[in-house]
Amino acid sequence: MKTKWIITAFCLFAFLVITAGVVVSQHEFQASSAPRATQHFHVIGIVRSVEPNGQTMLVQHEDIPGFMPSMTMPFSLHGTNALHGFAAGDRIRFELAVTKDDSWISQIEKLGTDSEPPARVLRQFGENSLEPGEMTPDFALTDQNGKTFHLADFRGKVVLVTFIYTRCSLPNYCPLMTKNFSVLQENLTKEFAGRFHLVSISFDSEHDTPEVMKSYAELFTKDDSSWTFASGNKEQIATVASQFGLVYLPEAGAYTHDLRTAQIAPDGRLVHIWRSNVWRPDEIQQRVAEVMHEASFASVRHTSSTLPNK
Ligand SMILES: [Cu+2]
Repeated sequence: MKTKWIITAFCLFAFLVITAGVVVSQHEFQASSAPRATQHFHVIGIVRSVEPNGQTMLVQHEDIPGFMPSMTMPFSLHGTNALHGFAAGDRIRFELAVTKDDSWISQIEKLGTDSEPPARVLRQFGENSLEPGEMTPDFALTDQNGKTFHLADFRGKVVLVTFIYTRCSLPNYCPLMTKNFSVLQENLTKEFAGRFHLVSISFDSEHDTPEVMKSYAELFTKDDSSWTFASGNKEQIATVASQFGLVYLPEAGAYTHDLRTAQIAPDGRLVHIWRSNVWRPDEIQQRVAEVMHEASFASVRHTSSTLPNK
């Protein structure tokens, strides 16, 4: 009787092992051979703040095995504003989907409330920075060829500035900014060649040297005459980043950061700051066109006002 049980248990065990083996190998096969359209990860973390639009929240998350270590970073929903029910301190579980060019969260569930204060307090979204119409203070950084350049070198052109770091692993953060800039560079060149300049600034001072920026640049553009890939020391980057209100914190070999893309008029005044990743290249192109139009109108006005009155 006992022996029969042992045999039955063994057979059952063997069956389970074989079944599990088949399942595992099928899974591996899918993972390695099929084009991985979307990867899904289960994430647990604590909400640190919710953006007023209800689409993005800053979450201090636990390790996401196979994807990224524990850090605090923004996560966004796909086009709905269902985050209004969540607040700082909520302990949540959600699903993170990552594709080649996008990432988003869904199935957010509240697990409880975290009574412990955050280990590091990150500034809230949308804190102090330059206001539209203000003069952008000049700054000096190093370009991808190792040469010093100044923002003021581009006076007379529309300048677009964005912040990235080359090791960023979230496709709809830094990689998207750079991809959007390459679309912009191509389209603006058709319409406004020689009248605009793009600047991508890395906030990863330790890793992103001019050499690293140069090889990164080569992945996205063949024309470095209208697109500078800038780096600098920690103090230089901190100064520039604070002008635009960018938040970035080193964390476990990566960065917790949000995004800022700024448009500066030919006279050096700030036109607009985009504070997230939701802008599209055609939207910025449209604003550039408006600024170009105003600038040429202003110069016509200036010329005519210097003419003697009739
Ligand atoms: Cu990034």
